[in-house]
Amino acid sequence: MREFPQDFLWGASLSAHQSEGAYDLDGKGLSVQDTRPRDKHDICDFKVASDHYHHYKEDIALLAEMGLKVFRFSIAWTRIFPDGTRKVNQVGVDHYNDVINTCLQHGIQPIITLYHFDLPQTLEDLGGWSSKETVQAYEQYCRFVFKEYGDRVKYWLTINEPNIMLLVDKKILGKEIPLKAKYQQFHHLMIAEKLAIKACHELIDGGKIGPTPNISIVYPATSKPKDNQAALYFNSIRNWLYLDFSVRGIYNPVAKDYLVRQGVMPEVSEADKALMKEHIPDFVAVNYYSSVTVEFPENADDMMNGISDQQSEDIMERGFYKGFTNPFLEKNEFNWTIDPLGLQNTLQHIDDRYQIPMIITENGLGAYDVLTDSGRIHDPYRIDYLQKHLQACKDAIAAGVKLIGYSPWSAIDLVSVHEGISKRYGFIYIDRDEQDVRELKRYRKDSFYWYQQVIDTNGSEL
Ligand code: BGP
Repeated sequence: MREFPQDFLWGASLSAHQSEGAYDLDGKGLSVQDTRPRDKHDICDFKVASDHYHHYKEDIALLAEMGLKVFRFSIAWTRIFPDGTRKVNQVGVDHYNDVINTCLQHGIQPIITLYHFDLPQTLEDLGGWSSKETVQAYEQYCRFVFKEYGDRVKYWLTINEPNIMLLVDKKILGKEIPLKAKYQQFHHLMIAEKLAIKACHELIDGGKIGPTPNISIVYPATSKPKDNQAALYFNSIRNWLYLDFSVRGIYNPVAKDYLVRQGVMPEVSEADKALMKEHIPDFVAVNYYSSVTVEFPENADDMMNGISDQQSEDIMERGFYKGFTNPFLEKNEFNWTIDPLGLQNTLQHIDDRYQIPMIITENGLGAYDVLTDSGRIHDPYRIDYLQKHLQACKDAIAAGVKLIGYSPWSAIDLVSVHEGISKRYGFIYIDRDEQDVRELKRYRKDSFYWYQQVIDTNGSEL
């Protein structure tokens, strides 16, 4: 069958720090995203972003008009616990109550990410994910929000892209740290996720929870056996290490070999082992933008050109893998490869390994959109990208993959992790630029009307 199931969850996604703004209003504490310096030149910070904090009613009404069944957003941990733990900020709690209720009034089910890159700064100052205290604080925060919102919210996501957080170095987690410390953080993050799964199942009647890694299948550059080894290792280091931990409760064997050879294998206690095995997610949420291609780095002097964002070719680890420009794939304006069949490949690989329901929680095209004088945004390039990726989803479903939903990035324009507001992903245009926030007026893009039609026909017309 080459159709989407009738109860398919059509959605769109956001994260708090990239869209809300109001970074220090109404009792909110600072997160590492509010304090980290921007990566380059004059790109904007997250202080105002798309001002979704003040526009959420208007935004959710627009998303309802587009026909969404689900809306993925994240809770800013620092609105609930400004210092990460202990003291609750009731204004923040009320805010998300209102956001959730607004969604439900429009017939939209929320899918909530508990943590999307925005660790409370107070916890970072106490050691961040290197410290077990952060694990406890995260568990306390999860339990609090499950009790508060679990009567109405049934879909939860644990931690957005722990693999990107760890592999991208200082850009997201705040500072560069040695590999050993990084993999200790990995272990803590993944144990924190297990505690969230446990709490969700204990506290929410009918609650479903899943991990949200960024999974991209890794191709070998050539049929050389060494390139195949490079792809095997990078697939395991980038993808399976995370999903094997979440879904199977084990350290992936190939990634483990890498960790042991690098002398950075974390300590795993007996109690951790039990926790890992016992608490298994209900589904896997997949963020996918591009496939990745690697070769074996033959030349000991090979260096990365710049800072990796893990979705381009600028990746390398001596003795293991090095990014390679795939000559068979196009690229977008920001040097990310475009590979719709890669999405089908990725979904089938996950299905082959785990046989678990999946939902796509990010997929999309960042581009420089233009607002015309007549208030239109013509974005055929985005429609083309999404159309081809949805076709790949259909083909994956036809091949037996249990895909339950598609929630692309992003619902509205927001501030990109790496490139400011100019790299736009939304179905809804936010009128502001890097420096001038103007009136933040909302405009429907051409892709808005296209996606509306897709949802209306349950994907039979792409
Ligand atoms: C993912 C993140 C998102 C998002 C997206 C696009 O890794 O989960 O937060 O921003 O990538 O990346 P960018 O903003 O760099 O274009």
